[in-house]
Amino acid sequence: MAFGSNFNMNKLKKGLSKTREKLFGKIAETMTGRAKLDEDTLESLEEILISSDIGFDTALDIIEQTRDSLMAEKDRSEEKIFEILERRLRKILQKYEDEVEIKEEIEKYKPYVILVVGVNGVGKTTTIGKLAHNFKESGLKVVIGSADTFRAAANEQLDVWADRAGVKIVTSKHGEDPSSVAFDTLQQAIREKADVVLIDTAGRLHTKNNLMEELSKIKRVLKKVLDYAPNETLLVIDGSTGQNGLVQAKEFAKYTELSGLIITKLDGTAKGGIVFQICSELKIPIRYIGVGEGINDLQTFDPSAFAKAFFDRRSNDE
Ligand SMILES: Nc1nc2c(ncn2[C@@H]2O[C@H](COP(=O)(O)OP(=O)(O)O)[C@@H](O)[C@H]2O)c(=O)[nH]1
Ligand SMILES: [Mg+2]
Repeated sequence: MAFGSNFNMNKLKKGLSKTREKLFGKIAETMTGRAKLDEDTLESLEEILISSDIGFDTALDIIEQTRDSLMAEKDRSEEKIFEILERRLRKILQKYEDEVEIKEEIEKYKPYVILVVGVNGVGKTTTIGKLAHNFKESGLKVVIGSADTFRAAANEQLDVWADRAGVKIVTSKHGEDPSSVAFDTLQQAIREKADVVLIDTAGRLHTKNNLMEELSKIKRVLKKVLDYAPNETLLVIDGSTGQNGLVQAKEFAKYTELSGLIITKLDGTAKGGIVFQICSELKIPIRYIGVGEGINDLQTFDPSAFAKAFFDRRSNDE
């Protein structure tokens, strides 16, 4: 397993099974009884892709490219089509692939500071718990800070995750200034010579402006302690909300600089195609994906593996 990463193909395939079933169910229906791939079939495929969450432009684009590729192909079987679709979709994900060498970066900074943002309920706190676990498993010392002081129970929830992951936490009081918690967290991380700092934030304030101002303030305070901090600002998006998640992500990207995305809840949804749309529209690397509620269910995002799992119709255990 690569440093700091967590990846399991079977789990990924299982997580994407609803998305796959929906897509392939429809595709199979279209293809059945057709001896060869003609223009009608391509048009039906185009409709299916448009109705999935891949996105309108991407769907049109992909069919265009598939048509071109097929022109040059003798083999126009269903298998071949899937191969071409997979290749095209993989390219979209690879275009914005993350270039961060996380191991080297952490070595260089120590503590490497990650701020986690996103609207309420998308999975920030849970994701921080899982991330802490992954880093800890790689032998790193992690400190997490609970800067969601807006919700009374947020602190306890993060505390439970810190306990599960076996890492230190700097807790807060309800209503406390989030940036002061962020400040204390960095101080503690420095004192303890931690490798990685993860900071949880609130996702709901009275207005969008309040939320964005608060995030800027947290960033300013972090910089006061460590002029390079935060190394990363990761936006968490709930993949099961499809288009809604995309809209939220665009709003965040307008107001705060993001270094990467985490897409959660890809298990149990048929809207997994949204990953391609988020990637092509936001042009920000996807760093991790959530495929379950457990501590082991945050995977490092791998474009090739994702495209492969997306199109793999074999059972999960093969
Ligand atoms: N199925 C599933 N549930 C998740 C995932 N990530 C988070 N959740 C659930 O989403 C809910 C909200 O998560 P939470 O971390 O409290 O969201 P926050 O408000 O952004 O901090 C919880 O019930 C989590 O268990 C995931 O990858 N898969
Ligand atoms: Mg939370």
